[in-house]
Amino acid sequence: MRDESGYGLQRQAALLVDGDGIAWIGNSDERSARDADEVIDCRNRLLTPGLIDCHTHLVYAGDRADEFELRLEGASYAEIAARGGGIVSTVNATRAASEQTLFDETLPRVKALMDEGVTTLEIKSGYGLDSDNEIKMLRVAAKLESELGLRVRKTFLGAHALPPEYDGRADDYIALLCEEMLPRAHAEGLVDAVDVFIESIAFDVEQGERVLARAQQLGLPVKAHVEQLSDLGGAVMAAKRGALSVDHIEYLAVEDVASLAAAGTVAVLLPGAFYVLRENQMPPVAALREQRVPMALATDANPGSSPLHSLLLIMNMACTLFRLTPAEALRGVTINAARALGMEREIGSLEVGKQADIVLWDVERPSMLSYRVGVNPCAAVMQAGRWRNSEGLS
Ligand code: DI6
Ligand code: FE
Repeated sequence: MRDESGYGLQRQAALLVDGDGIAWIGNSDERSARDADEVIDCRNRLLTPGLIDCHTHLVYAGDRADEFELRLEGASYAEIAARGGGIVSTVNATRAASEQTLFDETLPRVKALMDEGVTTLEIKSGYGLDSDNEIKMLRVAAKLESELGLRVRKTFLGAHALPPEYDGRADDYIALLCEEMLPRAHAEGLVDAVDVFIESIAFDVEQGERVLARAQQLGLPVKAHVEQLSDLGGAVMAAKRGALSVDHIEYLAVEDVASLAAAGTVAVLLPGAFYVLRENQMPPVAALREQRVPMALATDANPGSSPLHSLLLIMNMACTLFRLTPAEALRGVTINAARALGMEREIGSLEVGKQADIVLWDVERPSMLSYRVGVNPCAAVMQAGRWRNSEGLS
């Protein structure tokens, strides 16, 4: 068997849950384990922290299957966007949908993630692109949290694309966002962090920086979609501002990795979008690893570039496409994903004092979580000390 130390694996382990937190971890023959009010035999299953999907665009209406077909006929993602398709077509569908319809359409996508042990989810706005519709999306995200009992972080991504009514007036839109849209959403308590899409088909570095600066004035943490289709230098700008994460980064130059390392910014890799768009440019994984930049993984679940709802599949893709090790993949959806959300003190690892978000897996070794495709070995999930489903325990 290969060395398993990279996982921090503990055998014959016992874990004591008190209220919503982890109170003690030790060996199963120790007294604290035997004296608990209730003892559950996990029968040699693997226990991991609850999985964290730290980058999604799950709340939207409609689908983009027609664009999938257009791409198969040779059109590129950027060409489709330039023609008024792409993100803007989902904006039109999302604006037309009621809050209830948006909730109903999003629910099965969230449930698919939860079935695989996801206990914390980040959801971005960015298909509304005006105050009312961005707020509508964020309310749906908040309702998912309260109705499903999983943890949801809400990220304001008003700068995802230029809304059609602002065609040719990107600076005016950014001004509206900074003066009205973001402060309003924030005042309603709907914003945990602020994101921006810096790309030729979206906003330039200077416009992106204006959004992040405004967010920081409001006391909000920031992150950015950068270097996905080209290298504009957004990652360095975001890192200098102390961003929690920079996401995508296929086109990040090796010499710019140092600025992430210096800032403690997490590199969020999104192999689903890389796969769907048939990208060839690989993120600078070796340099990230060498300079100890924490790497997180996420689904980027969205109707255009990543219509997939499986974090286990993303772990496999990260190993197969980006050559991460299975241990890196597991850290990518647990502790490093927690860092990307600024939540590493509460979640992301099985440690005393952290939330009791725990997944029980029917696997013999942790590498099997990344190894197989299309198999869901999740046997049971505990969220904040309460079983979400414990049927699998018997
Ligand atoms: N990059 C992405 O991959 C998603 N957003 C972004 O900024 C795509 C969103 C979409 O195509 O609807
Ligand atoms: Fe994204």
